[in-house]
Amino acid sequence: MINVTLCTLTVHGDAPGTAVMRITARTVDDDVGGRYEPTFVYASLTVQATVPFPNPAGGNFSPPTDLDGDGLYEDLDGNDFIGFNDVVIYYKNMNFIESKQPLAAFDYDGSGFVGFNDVVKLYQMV
Ligand SMILES: [Ca+2]
Ligand SMILES: [Ca+2]
Repeated sequence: MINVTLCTLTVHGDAPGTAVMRITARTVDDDVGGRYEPTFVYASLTVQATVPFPNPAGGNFSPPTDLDGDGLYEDLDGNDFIGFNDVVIYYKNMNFIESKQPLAAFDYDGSGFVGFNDVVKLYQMV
């Protein structure tokens, strides 16, 4: 058996939630009429929403952004770049991140929790 990627699918999440996706190939054949029966795998898709961080000057910053699309949100003040202010916001809002934000979006070191090492990781990205 040879594993061959038949397609790559990109999906966009419009609202928070979880869904299970299954893609079924109806007909797959080769140039000489040979038929194939591809296997499929289930994919679980989870869409999480981030919320804007509170601005000490009043109100909230713009929503945080994931500038490079890797699933980690490093631009906490939503100004479209990673700067020292993002590090300060992270440090001052660690409890806010734990209680209000999707952890995976702000767990830069992959430890499974919000910690000082995440602050250091973000600082190293500035
Ligand atoms: Ca990112
Ligand atoms: Ca920023």
